[in-house]
Amino acid sequence: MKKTKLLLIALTIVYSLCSASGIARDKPNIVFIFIDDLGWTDPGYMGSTYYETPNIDLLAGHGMIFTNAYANAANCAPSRASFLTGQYTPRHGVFTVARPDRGESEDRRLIPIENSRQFSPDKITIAEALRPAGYVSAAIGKWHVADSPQQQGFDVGLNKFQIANGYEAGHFNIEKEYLTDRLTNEAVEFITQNKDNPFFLYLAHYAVHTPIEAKENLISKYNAKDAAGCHGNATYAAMIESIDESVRKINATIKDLGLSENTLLIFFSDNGGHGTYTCQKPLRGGKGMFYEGGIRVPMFVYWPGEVRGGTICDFPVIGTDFYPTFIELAGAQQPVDYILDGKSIVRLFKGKKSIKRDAVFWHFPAYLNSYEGLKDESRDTVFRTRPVSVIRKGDWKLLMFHEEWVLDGGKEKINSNNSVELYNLKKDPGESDNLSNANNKRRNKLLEDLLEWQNEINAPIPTQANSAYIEKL
Ligand SMILES: [Ca+2]
Repeated sequence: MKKTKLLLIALTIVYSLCSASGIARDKPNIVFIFIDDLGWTDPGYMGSTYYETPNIDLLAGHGMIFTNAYANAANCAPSRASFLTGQYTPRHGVFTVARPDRGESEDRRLIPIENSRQFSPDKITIAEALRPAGYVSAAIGKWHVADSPQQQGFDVGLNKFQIANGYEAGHFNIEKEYLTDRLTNEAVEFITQNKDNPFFLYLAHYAVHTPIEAKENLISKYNAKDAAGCHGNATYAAMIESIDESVRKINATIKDLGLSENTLLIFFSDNGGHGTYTCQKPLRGGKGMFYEGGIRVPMFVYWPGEVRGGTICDFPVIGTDFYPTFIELAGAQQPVDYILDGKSIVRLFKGKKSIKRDAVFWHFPAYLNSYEGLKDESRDTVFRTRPVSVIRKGDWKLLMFHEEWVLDGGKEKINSNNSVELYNLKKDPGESDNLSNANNKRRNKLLEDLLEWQNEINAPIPTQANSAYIEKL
């Protein structure tokens, strides 16, 4: 007994000495694995029994799982712009992908707000903020917000258009190489080359975004399996398995280079899963909606020796939190005269239950039409979402729909115009019971906070009625 104790003490001392003299312990490497359109329950550890993700599950189990992690948007570009700039959508103007006026004009009651396809070069990206602290950074994979990662401060940038020979059409190139594998190999090379200095790797896979394409040998395996609930697309499952293999390989590289205890690995998705191929049950909806299934995403943090394994954090975190988190861990300075909308979540990594923040917000002044032939769980059958602003505060969530708010009497008619929905996510994670009128005290408080935030951040609200809609009436 005594011997064991002494051994433990000795080990602790050795460990502390290592820590104190660690080459770069004060500047951990940061590996951010960003999956495209991966749904909240898609990884095995989040509940799927059809998709197989043994390597992801293993790391998640030895790390900290975040059950209330949010993307900053329900689709790709704004989510990425917010992660990279550390800012909510009204500050950078990337509200959606491409056109804000999707669907048929006669179905849209408002003229949406113009969308930026990229954020200004004046924005100080997380890569630019980490550079003065000695970090080498790489953006490998999908970029989707500007001409190139190098123009936004990354040392290395490699999206599929910059990789040779024909990935333009999808996930295979003309030599039948699979894009997920290729990006993983590029990432492994970057890690290996930079093993002796602090690095930031932003590995943004194109999977599991459409087109749904995967390696044949993996597809046949899932074809032989029974569907589990709404998870049952074999090709989609095979895409996820390739992601799992990517995570295994990235982690094996880190481990083989002896960098595990000095490398923070984060697994995250840019928005919810695509309603045609997967679902997020018990959450409502999927990609493109501001119900939970569209914005709540799988997330875990793996950092042996620093983040206690087998832990779960249920405090709400959001994509904009990574920027200040990385700054803190890197010992970098927050850029001068530059607003960050997120908060560092390092306290959560250390096992604290909360950080000082009351609420998180979303703002989407545009339209996304429904997927054809899909009976989804959106508010109406025509659009996945219409212009909306959202606040989550504690267990409560309020959605404010701009069409009804602007055109149907706003606050004055709030009890009858269907302009807001209020949900208690703890009791009703599937957002089936709108408590807007039943709990109007709570509704009014959240609405007040949301309006105040819109005002503070100067969020553009669409106010112009669309004549095509009026003519149709
Ligand atoms: Ca996406």
